[in-house]
Amino acid sequence: MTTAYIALGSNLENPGLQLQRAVDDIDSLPEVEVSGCSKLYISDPVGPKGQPDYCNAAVRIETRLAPLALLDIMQAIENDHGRVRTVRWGPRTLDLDIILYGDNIIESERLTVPHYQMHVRNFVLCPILDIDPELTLPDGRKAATLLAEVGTDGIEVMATHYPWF
Ligand code: ROI
Repeated sequence: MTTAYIALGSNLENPGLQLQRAVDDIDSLPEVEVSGCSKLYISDPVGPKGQPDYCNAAVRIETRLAPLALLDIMQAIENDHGRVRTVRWGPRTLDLDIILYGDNIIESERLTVPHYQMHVRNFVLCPILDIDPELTLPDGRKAATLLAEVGTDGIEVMATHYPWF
């Protein structure tokens, strides 16, 4: 079994509910067990301005799926939620990013793990720290140290315990 972390984001079509449904979808996968879920956050958009605020969260999972098989399944859930890939960094109904996959470092065409911007995104760091306050990256950096460097501007807790609604 491998422990992995998935970051969830949405800023279209009832974002909070999109994330709650996505956690339900992940939890109902036979190949995946959800072993932890973060608080639900609302955050200012990073990237192009003039798009709605985001909801963000994270789950910890235990799985025997290989990284690319896990990616396929996450993308299938995104597509089920009506995700349409248009502009880079544009608004989306659901984003499911594999942030960490055990202590593996993966640099393939389709997948980069750890997520290449996790260390500068408080909307990723805050949720994973809810689940695992001592979390360290494969390079030994502590997630809590990275969050202290990035700060918590532009992000607020919307709901504490899953189910959020
Ligand atoms: N900004 C926030 N706050 N949350 C996200 O999940 C998010 N996702 C993205 C971009 C467009 C970079 N901005 C985001 O993909």
